[in-house]
Amino acid sequence: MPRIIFMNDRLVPEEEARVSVFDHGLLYGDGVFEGLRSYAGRVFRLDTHLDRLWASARAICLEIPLPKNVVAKAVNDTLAANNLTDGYVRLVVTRGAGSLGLDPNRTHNPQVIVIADTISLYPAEFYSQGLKIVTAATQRVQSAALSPRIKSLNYLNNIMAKLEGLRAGCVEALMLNHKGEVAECTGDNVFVVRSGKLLTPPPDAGILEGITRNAVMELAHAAGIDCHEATLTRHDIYTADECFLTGTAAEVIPVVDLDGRTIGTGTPGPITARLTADFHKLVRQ
Ligand code: PXG
Repeated sequence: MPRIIFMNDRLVPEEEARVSVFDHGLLYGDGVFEGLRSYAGRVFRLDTHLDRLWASARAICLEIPLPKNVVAKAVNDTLAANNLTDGYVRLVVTRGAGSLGLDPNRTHNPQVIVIADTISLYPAEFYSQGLKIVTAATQRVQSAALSPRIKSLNYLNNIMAKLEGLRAGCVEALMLNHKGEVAECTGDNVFVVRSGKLLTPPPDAGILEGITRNAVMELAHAAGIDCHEATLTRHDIYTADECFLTGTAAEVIPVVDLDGRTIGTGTPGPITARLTADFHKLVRQ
């Protein structure tokens, strides 16, 4: 069945959803995006995702040509048009078509695209047994070069690290920043549990401030689990009692091995299990 795509001002069949070869989103990765999820017909934290999209756009001096409420409606309309109640939504805003030079001032018509699809989930045993991951040699790009807080269409830094993970037989890879501190994984944030307390790197470690991350921090707080942002090194993961990742696609997923070193007992821990259960409740509330 062809999917129905929202393009700028209307819903079109996927064959008609086309962007120009001169679009700077294609030529330079010049644009921003979001990945959202709907559960039982409701988009999880839609407003927060839109706020992050607008912040990313602002950071690259890209004016989104539609108001937030129109984009919010487009997300819901696209899900409905594809008969999806539990789905994944990709929201993309490109710089628009321009000349072959870099100059963003010589582009026009930024494209606002909403794609809704079924979500391809990790197999259940990844959750029951936990992931084995490796540290990528590819460093997270420095904030002074390009802020990782911007969810831009230029994801090559993450893709290079993802390739390293895949070559090592892992679906995720840990990325360190230029100082050797833990930043995040290629598409997920990282948490560790030490002595009953939750720790996660701060935004200035070179991370995307994940919406799932923030939700899990709130859930920890509500559950009386102490949670702090802290600078972490691999030492903190190797010696942690538990480790897990958070992201829109993965939700909360345990990590039991980093670089061939067993973390904690080598099985998903109780705090990870508690926060996973609480997160499942939250998204269906
Ligand atoms: N860090 C990075 C670098 C991300 O891209 C997250 C953390 C988690 O953020 P949220 O807001 O989702 O909790 C992301 C987002 C994929 C995929 O196909 C995942 C993301 C982006 C693009 C694709 O798994 N993750």
